[in-house]
Amino acid sequence: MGARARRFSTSLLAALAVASCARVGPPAEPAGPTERPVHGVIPLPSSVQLDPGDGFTVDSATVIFVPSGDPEAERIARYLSGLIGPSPERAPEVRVAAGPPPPGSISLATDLRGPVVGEEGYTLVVTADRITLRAQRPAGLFYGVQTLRQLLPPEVEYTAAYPRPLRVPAVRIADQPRFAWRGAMLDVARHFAPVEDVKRYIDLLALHKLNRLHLHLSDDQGWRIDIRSWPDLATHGGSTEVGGGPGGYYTQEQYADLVAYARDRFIVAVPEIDMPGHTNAALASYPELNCDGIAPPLYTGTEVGFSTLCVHSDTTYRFVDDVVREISALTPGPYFHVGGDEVEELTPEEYVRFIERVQEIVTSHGKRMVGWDEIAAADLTPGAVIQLWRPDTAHIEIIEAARRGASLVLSPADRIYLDMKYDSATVLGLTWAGVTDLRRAYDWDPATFLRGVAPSAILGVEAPLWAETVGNIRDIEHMAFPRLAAVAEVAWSPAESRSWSEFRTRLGAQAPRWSALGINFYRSPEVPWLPEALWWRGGER
Ligand code: TNX
Repeated sequence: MGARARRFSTSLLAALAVASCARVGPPAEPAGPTERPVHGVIPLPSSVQLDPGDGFTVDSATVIFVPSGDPEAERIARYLSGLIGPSPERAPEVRVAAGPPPPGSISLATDLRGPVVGEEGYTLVVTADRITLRAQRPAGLFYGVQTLRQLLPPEVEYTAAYPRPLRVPAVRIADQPRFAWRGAMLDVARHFAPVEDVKRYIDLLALHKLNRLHLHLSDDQGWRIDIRSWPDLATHGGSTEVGGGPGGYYTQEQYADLVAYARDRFIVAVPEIDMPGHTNAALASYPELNCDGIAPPLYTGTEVGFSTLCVHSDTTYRFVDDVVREISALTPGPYFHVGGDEVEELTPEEYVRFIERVQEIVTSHGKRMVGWDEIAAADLTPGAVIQLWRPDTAHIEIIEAARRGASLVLSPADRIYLDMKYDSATVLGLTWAGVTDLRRAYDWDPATFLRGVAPSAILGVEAPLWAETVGNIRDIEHMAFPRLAAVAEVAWSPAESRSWSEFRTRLGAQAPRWSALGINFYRSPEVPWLPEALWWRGGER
């Protein structure tokens, strides 16, 4: 690391000024199979300056210091203490007090001023005698903690490891995200995912500074949330899944608990009820939602496009209103996703009229409507969000909708659908959009993806994980990692700092940490995964 390290001698203010113009570039040479990267932080921060001097050592005397009167900073300090401490008795003390932080402390405060680091940004300075994390807002502190976590050795992730000094390299970081929407979607409809598995996924999103969890809560094969005014949706519509398993659903308390768990990690939950298609589970639960008044049987296959709500009936809009109202009341975030994809049973006019009526319902409950890119055909109100998913069709309609004021979230299936196979030998997953290896997921730029759209219309990026072939958390992790780490970097890091060859080396350094966390990641041959032994040798880095 010596050649690339630069001693840092200027003030923090100068560092911030540097951060906004000069970004850390990729190393000149692609790394060999076991070369260690300069650091292993993913997503790459906006500005990193390593100091060749001594770093900080976290040991049993280390205190985490927060100024009094900032309960959010205190909460995040306790979260950091829990990450470091192998058990509650051995976690570093969190000291809340007035005055300057004592030497030997890790200090957290939201007193950073100036525009550089924004709502989610932070500065992190590690010297031999202290670690100083500053942000304007709590979210920035949380992301700074994730960076500090990745600078700590991977032993820190073993919850029962014997306490040992943990070394952090001397470094100055000033960092802020590129895009506001950095998302992941879980399809809990095709195969149900229990609350604990979703929480585990949320924790893994947080580690990568992702901030949206889109939950695909209904589809032909299952309805996954209790709606009190339409109880059979969950009890009947939620009673199976692809392949005929028992399915399941979240009670309203469980859903609220998930939303709160995400919010505590600065992740906004985006609920999706897919309509008017992908609705067989609802149609099977209530005959009156069908135009012929006959409920179809439950469905456990994987076809798409065959179901639709009866768009001419008032009952349908009463149903939509009830569902949107109940879920919106449980969801503090500003979004409600209405699906809107793959409708083959309606005319284009019927479809557009339906989406426009649903848009009114969603706005009447105080939410911004989000929908898959087919909704671009409708007259969208400013503030609506279009989620692009089709690789190359219909982009003209999307571009025009963006020009009229819609925002775009990019989820191109041939780049970042996490349910596409990595290669033809991958056992899980589908191939309809092609096979997407890690480099495909990484090597693209959301700002130049759609010609004719102003960069300001791009709200961000989201990686969906459809679950036709994904049955449990191990499968989820195998399809998501490492590609989700690539998506996190596409969404967070400055375009001009990103390089595939440098990313793959830095990613390789995650292997010991991911192993410690028990992540069932795919050992992609594109990555020089660092053997665990390299981190452990002498306890030194
Ligand atoms: C398309 S993407 C779908 C989903 C499938 C997925 C499988 C989208 C809006 N619709 O219903 O699960 O492909 O990759």
